[in-house]
Amino acid sequence: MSESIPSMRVAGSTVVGTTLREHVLAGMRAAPGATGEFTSLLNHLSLAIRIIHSRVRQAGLADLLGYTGETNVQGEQVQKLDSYANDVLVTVLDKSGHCGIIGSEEIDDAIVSSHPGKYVVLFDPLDGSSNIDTNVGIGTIFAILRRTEPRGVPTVAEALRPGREIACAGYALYGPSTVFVLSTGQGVHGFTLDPAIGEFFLSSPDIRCPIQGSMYSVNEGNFPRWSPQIRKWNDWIKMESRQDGRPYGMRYVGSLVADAHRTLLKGGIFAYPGDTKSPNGKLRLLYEANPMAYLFEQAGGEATNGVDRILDIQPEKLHQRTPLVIGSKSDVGAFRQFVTGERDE
Ligand code: AMP
Ligand code: P6P
Repeated sequence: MSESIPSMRVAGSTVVGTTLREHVLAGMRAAPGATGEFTSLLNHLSLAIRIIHSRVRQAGLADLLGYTGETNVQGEQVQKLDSYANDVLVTVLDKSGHCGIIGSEEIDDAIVSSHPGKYVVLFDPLDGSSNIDTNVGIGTIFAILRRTEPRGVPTVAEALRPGREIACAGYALYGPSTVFVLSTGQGVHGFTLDPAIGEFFLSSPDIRCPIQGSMYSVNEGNFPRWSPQIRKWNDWIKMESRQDGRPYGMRYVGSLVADAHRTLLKGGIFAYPGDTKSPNGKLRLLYEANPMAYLFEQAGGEATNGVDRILDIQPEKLHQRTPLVIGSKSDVGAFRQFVTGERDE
């Protein structure tokens, strides 16, 4: 008598969430002709971020707070964690063999990788460093571009390209939990690290920035240095108007990744405008403004320098600054109308 063939069913358990690794693998399968180099680069980036996470969490105990005594290209005191995060990213990305050019906020010149690959990676290794010693959320911000001449000798010109050419951008926010927010051009997705097992799990699939928010985020201490137009916008957003939800609430952490993450999820506007002291603002185009602009546009938001689209700016220098205004389409649109003089209330 033939034994009955045991029945089978297709696996499809939901016991375990989607990991970053699986999400990236799915992206590779959907990319025609992908060789796996991009996927491997993202996995190396994830490793570097998990290493930085581990050290950030120990910082207070591991005597990593405080200063190294050096100053960086920005003329800022380099904090031990800044320096450590930079070294981790440079080492891991260089060893990956997928980077031709590496650009870091902490390093004066772009680095040519010892094993040149076909990508450019630009990053701020630990943004918000002035908040390190006060336990406020800090983050890593990055942008990845495909090299224009992958077989040629890497040149810094391959890094000085408009943000619209970005292939992937994201950030890690080392907050109450460590989240990793990423876009490769198919929307924006958020992952939360389970520190017990060292895996990122999908926690915010397909993040959309609301068309309008109820919070604004700007350092009002700079008010005396702002242009008359920006001062009018700042006064306007605090005026009572039931019609369009004003006054907005004010939230300002002073750490770009924390302020941007809240604005991405909740909507509203974050602005670091230029002023009489810093006409081009404080934030860096290539590894702060561009990645954030890419993410906000991918999530249905907007990113401008007050007039032009951030992603259309042609970079001239690795560390150049730009005014940055990111957020909900409606809120960024209103800001732009004040700056261009289209409205004054
Ligand atoms: P590769 O041959 O692996 O370097 O990939 C070539 C291009 O395909 C990349 O530059 C991406 O634009 C796209 N791609 C490859 N892998 C992925 C992935 N895992 N997720 C999203 N896009 C990918
Ligand atoms: P301010 C942190 O030092 C940083 O570079 C960004 O993370 C943040 O958005 C900005 O500077 C805050 O600058 O002048 O408001 O302290």
